[in-house]
Amino acid sequence: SKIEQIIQKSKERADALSEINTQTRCNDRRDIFESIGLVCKRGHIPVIAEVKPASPTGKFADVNPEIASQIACDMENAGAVALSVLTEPCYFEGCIENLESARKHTSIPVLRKDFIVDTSQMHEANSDVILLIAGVLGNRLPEFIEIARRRNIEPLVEVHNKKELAYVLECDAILIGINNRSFETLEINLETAEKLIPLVKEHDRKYNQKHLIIGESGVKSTDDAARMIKAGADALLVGTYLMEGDLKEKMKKLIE
Ligand code: IGP
Repeated sequence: SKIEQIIQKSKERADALSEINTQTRCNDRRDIFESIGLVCKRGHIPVIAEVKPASPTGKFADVNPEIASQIACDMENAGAVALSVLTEPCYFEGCIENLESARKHTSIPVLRKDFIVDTSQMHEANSDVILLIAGVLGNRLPEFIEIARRRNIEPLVEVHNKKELAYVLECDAILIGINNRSFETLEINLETAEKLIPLVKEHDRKYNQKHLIIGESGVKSTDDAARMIKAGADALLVGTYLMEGDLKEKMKKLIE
């Protein structure tokens, strides 16, 4: 399947990484929780805006580090709570340099969006948040969460179904991303978040915990955003919709 090909490529990338990594430990970490809190206080919907040059389902823009920083600045100015920057090169046309450039020219938290399959990849870039995909990492997830935490990078753990969610709730992630796009069919179904979010809320009530839920993928209108918030999402992750057309106007539609 497509996802298996993407993961295979990611493994090859990881194998090509040198053993010695810079391991830059950053002391200017940007706090995504604080950022979400601020946007909520202003009465806006927290939107994590994604710099996404392409995906297996389409091509959106030619992006190099300079263009990435321009898009990122526009997203910040339009009210994004944080940025997500693709660093996967083979299917999403991303790169580490795009992430670093976007982060350098903005002041909101930056999420590294990639298919992390190897611990060496955790040291490649300096981001404030890193995506860890439960379905990709399986029982190695706790190890990757631990490495992220040690580097002072907040893990965002992505799930697609009930089984992955049940496992993630046992791990010590605070940010849970619910991806509305199926890895099997690549189809969007907003019901995924509507079905899974109540399970997180139930768990949190029972164990007196507080996860933050990010509704991921497929948000293309004010109505979709409202639907995700109504379902209980604390923030939304939006790429395609923002990459296609008037960014400022579209952000406005989503956050207000
Ligand atoms: C954004 P969309 O439908 O707004 O472009 O989706 C984001 O959720 C999506 O890019 C994404 C993704 C991922 C990409 C979610 N999880 C994992 C690559 C890897």
